[in-house]
Amino acid sequence: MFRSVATLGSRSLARPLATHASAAAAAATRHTWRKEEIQKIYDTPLLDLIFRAASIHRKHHDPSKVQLCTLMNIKTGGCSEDCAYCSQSSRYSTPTKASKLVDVEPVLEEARKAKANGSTRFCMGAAWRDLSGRKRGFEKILHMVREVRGMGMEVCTTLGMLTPEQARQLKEAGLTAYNHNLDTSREFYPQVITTRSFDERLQTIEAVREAGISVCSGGILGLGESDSDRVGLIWEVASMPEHPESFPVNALVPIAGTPLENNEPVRYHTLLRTIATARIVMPTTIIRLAAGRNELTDSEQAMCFMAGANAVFTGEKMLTTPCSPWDEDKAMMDRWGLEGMQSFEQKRLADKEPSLPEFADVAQS
Ligand code: SAM
Ligand code: DTB
Ligand code: SF4
Repeated sequence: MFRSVATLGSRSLARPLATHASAAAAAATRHTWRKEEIQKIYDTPLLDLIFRAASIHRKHHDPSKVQLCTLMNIKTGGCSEDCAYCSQSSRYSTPTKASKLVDVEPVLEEARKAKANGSTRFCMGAAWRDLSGRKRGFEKILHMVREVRGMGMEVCTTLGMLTPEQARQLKEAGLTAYNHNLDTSREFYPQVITTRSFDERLQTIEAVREAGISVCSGGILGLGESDSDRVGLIWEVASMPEHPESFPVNALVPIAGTPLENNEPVRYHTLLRTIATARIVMPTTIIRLAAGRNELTDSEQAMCFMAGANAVFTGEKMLTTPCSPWDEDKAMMDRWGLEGMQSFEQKRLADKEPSLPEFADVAQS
């Protein structure tokens, strides 16, 4: 039940029940990390780093649980932004063809299929800079959110920049989480994206937070960044007044026609170091092993789970590239003794859902 007393740094804290982390654990979450401290953790000999991350993971999460999220691209391509990694930017000539916002019913069909396959979160992505001039489209998305939430799933969207009012409407429709990645450090960011500033990304994240929606914000490895940029990204999210509930770690999927198509693939030990460091610095956050996972072997993935990763994208497709399919993931998880998380099993999520009476008792226990 993870209830013994452990020491973290000079502090002592009561171990919570798996993802139902106690108030003591939340209080122990630091927002005052210095970059040098995080760099020192990142530079620890790798197996020591993983051991420390695994120990912290076990204090705050049930290590046998992995959250399964399925993505659906509800508006593909034709995006006006210039993100140098992206197949959906209209600035580059890529194999992705633009299409318009999909209708509600096919989305609900995909969500039902995801649920039937064991996914407890459904994330809808749109290749947009923001929602301005998209009133009807936004209404359609609010409808999708309501319906998917009505299936009992956690529902996430990633639609580009949001105003505080749009965030409020999404929350009212039942949105659980919003994905808006910082992608990399503030210093390296301008080498990757010039059409949207780092501060604009932070503003959207703040609007999401203020609306009471869970924040999913992480980055990409393999953009050409350095170790200190990876540390800078972790520092940036760990310095927020509340750590993101979810931190996706993407490995660049090179897309023909984009400026980064010939980048060197990120080295596996760099991925591990990033996951383990994020786990230590943000103990109650779900760490999401995101794009690039289907390039990893089962054993490589297992080590990522050991280092603190506890969520994946699973299903037929990511946004424009292949995903690791449900049946393969189920077989892999069986082999490693892992199982899917229930929806709202992460206490920080359950706390934000007033309509989940079944969690009220757990929260008080
Ligand atoms: N357009 C919205 C936005 O940028 O906020 C939402 C979708 S966007 C595709 C979501 C995230 O996917 C990006 O921030 C990036 O971190 C990740 N991503 C996109 N293309 C990728 C690629 N080729 N390889 C790895 N990660 C990628
Ligand atoms: C995130 O951090 N990774 C996902 C999700 N959030 C939206 C997207 C990955 C996209 C991978 C490349 C593609 O399929 O186009
Ligand atoms: Fe557009 Fe998002 Fe792709 Fe950037 S990452 S080009 S904002 S779809």
